[in-house]
Amino acid sequence: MPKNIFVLTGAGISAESGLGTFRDKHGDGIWARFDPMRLATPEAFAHDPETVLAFYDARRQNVGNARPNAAHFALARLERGLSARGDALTLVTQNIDDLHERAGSREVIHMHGELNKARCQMCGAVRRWTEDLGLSHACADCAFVGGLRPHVVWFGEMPLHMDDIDRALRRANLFVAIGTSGAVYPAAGFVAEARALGASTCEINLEAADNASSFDEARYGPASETVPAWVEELLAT
Ligand code: BJW
Repeated sequence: MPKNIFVLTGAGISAESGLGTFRDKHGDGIWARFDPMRLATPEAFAHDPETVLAFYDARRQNVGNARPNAAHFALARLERGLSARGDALTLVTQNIDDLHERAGSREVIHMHGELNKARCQMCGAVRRWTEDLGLSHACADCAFVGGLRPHVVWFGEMPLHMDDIDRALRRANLFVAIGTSGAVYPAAGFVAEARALGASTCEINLEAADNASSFDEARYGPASETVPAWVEELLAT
């Protein structure tokens, strides 16, 4: 039977590239320093767009200066290796950085959006955007000024590509979550769905996630070490 592997990545896979995670057990994540309700909700953007845009401008700059690490490269190798033997990988990331793509992954589903894109709130057009984003910018599609926002998914908004994700979860015979705390839904619920549909489940993380009890297997350690080791093992079988 062909292998259909579903990999869900979170902020932990980019931590060793220098991008901060949101939550950690030592209280040092982005959401310990910044209030998500003031920065990552549609209400926050409506109330104080300058502050929200400045937060994402700074994050965009950090991502531009970051480089993929060994874990991103290993997943790109996994995609090529599985495809060469007729197996399949679905790579879903909660991350808004582009480190998977820069490591060579060809098919990446960004369920929480992409920092290098802007969306027009008037016409819905999504365009690549790598500069700072300001209220004086006009939409290239409808010309409306001041309606562009980062193409990211804030709390209370529907994550993207949910139909594709649902289809991939139904096909999966192995579900693996890498570097995610299991605190944010619906992503945190994917493991239970996959397991109920018969997939084996594995957590690869620095420390146990909130939903750790839903996994059959766990491998703890830094992603730059655990992910390449897991990929080599998998491609050798
Ligand atoms: C390492 C490491 C190393 C560190 N190596 N590992 C139940 C069902 C449905 C919804 C809800 C629900 N209960 C509540 C909700 C609402 C809400 C929610 O989940 N709230 C919780 C906080 C309780 N969810 C929503 O609002 C979502 N929308 C929604 O639900 O729509 C309706 C709907 C219903 C049903 C089905 C479908 C839809 C939207 C959520 C949007 C999240 N947005 C953010 C910001 C994106 C833009 C930005 O980046 O600024 O997404 S919040 C933030 O959290 C970001 C992340 O993608 C997300 C997840 O974080 P992640 O990746 O897990 O990172 P961390 O920091 O939490 O964890 C890092 C992990 O790495 C840790 O485990 C470390 O140990 C590990 N680590 N170093 C390996 N070197």
